[in-house]
Parts: sequence; structure tokens; C-alpha cells
Amino acid sequence: MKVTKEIQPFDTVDAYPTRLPDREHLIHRTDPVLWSDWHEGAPISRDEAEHYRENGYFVRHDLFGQAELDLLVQTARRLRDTDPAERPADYVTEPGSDDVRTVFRLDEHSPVFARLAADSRLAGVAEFLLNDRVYLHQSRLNYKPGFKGKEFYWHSDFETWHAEDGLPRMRAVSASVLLTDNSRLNGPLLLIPGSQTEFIACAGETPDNNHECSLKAQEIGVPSPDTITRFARDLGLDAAHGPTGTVVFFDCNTLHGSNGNITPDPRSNAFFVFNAITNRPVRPFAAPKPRPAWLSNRDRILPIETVEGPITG
Ligand code: 6CS
Ligand code: FE
Repeated sequence: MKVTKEIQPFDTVDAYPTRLPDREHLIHRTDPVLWSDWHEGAPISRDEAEHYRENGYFVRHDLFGQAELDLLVQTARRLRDTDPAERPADYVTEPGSDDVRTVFRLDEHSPVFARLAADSRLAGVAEFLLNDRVYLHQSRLNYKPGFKGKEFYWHSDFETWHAEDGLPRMRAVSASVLLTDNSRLNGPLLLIPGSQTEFIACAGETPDNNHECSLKAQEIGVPSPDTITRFARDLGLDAAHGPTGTVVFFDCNTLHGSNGNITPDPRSNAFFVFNAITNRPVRPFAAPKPRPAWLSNRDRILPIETVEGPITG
């Protein structure tokens, strides 16, 4: 079903030019981080809202019951164990092996994940943070098995979504639902608190079909080591850790990445990217053509109807 016209150029101003041929530079963020004013009755506490505004993320614990977690973990396992011969294009494997690194479009692969995406504990919080109705720009499950799970290099998601998908403004948030325990050791999400206020316009033009490489190991659209060093020295680093079921909400421009996992303990997380319905994608700002729909939704832009109550199979 085609819901919107392909590429509505309602906002063609490029507020954050990036992928310049030969130079990196900083652009101060002009969009709010927290788009709502906190009020009694908001779905998060005042402290959480303040932490999100200042640091670009916050972590919530104990949102799900044990039966819900069992169902989500089992569903994630079933998706990964799809017969390799049957794997659709939205399965991405690790560099140099056939192991599943990422499964995209969770909401289409599984009604359980579609239900999770619409849950008021995720989508309801996203609506508050963005002060708008929301839709799913992207969803994915990252597996990082014990011993050989590979890293995700430092990046801002928004840099890619602006350059390659045409998201005009910084009005999107990711919710990462931990589907194994994430400790400080087994490759948890690392974040640079406060980095969300600066846009790092990256050096290097986007090659054709960049996603075929970037999803295995990102090399274009990443800040230089000097800039990452400066941010990390000035702002520090944090690891978002917690038991299965913990949820990390992080702004689209917060610098993040994660280490490889040589511990015996796997690390697996489901990500849902909520974009404000008024921030729909236009033409990519720095790429020859939009990425495939499984990676970057641009034709099924419908506001999520949030759902309350426990998730059942
Ligand atoms: O491509 C994406 O949409 C996501 N994946 C990577 C490796 N970087 C940018 C963004 O987080
Ligand atoms: Fe990311």
C-alpha cells in the first residue's frame, strides 16, 4: 500500500550539510533535543527528561514482565535461526562470515516485534520526547555473539539518516531493548554524553550503494579520530548496561558505538527508530539515491497507534 507520494520536498533547506569531499567541520544543533516541556502525567520522570536533554539518552529498567521478555527473546532467536538459504535481503551478515549481524524490519518479520514497536512504553515515550505522532523509520535486531561479535564504530545515526535517507531535522529517537544482559564487558552501547548538541559534518562523499559496506563496518560518515578524541576527553564516555529488558532511549545525533565481544556472553539488542511524523524524509541530502525501504522507510509513513498492556504471543 502506497501511503505517501515518494519524496515530498516540503523542506529542501539543508540545515546540516555533510559528506564534504575533503573536510570535516562542526555545525551547532539548531533543533531541540527534548521537544516537549515536562509536565505531570508525562510518561517519564522529570529527572529522566532532564538527563535526556543534557546527555542525549536515558536508561529505563523493569518495564517488562518475565513472560514478555521470554517471548521477545524466543522471537529474536527464531528470526536469527532462519535457514541461511531462505534469508531475505534485510538480513546482514558479519564481515567475512555467514553469521547474522543484523535483521532489519522486525515489525514485518514478526507480529510480536510489531506489537513491541507500538507499545506505549516505547512509542508513547517517543511521542513525548519528540512532541509529535511518530512512525518507524527503521527497526533492527543486532546479534553480537560471544567470542566473535564485531564492533560498531563511532557514529551519529542522524548523519547517515540525513545524508542517505533525507531526514531533514534532528527529530528522531532510538529505543534499544536489551534482549540479553548487557554488561560493561560484552560490547554494550557506548555513548558520549552531551555530544548530541553538535553535528559533525563528515568528510568523504557517499559511494553508490554505501549501505552494502556500511552495515558491516561503517567507514563513510564517521568522525575523524581527532574529533572523537576531543569529544571523549571533554565529555567523557558512558556504557548503557543492564539486565535483559532494560531500554535505552537515545537521540538521533548522540555519538555512539560499541566494542566487539570476545566474552563468552552474547549481547543482543532490538532497535526501533521513531521519527516525528512531520519530519518525513525528502531527497537524500548527500547520496545519489535513497536506500532500500527495509533500511529506511519512506513509503509507509503512518502514525503508530500506541498500545497499552502486556505483550502476549
Ligand atoms: O545505517 C544505519 O541506518 C545505521 N547503521 C549504521 C552502521 N550506522 C548509521 C545508523 O546507525
Ligand atoms: Fe547507530
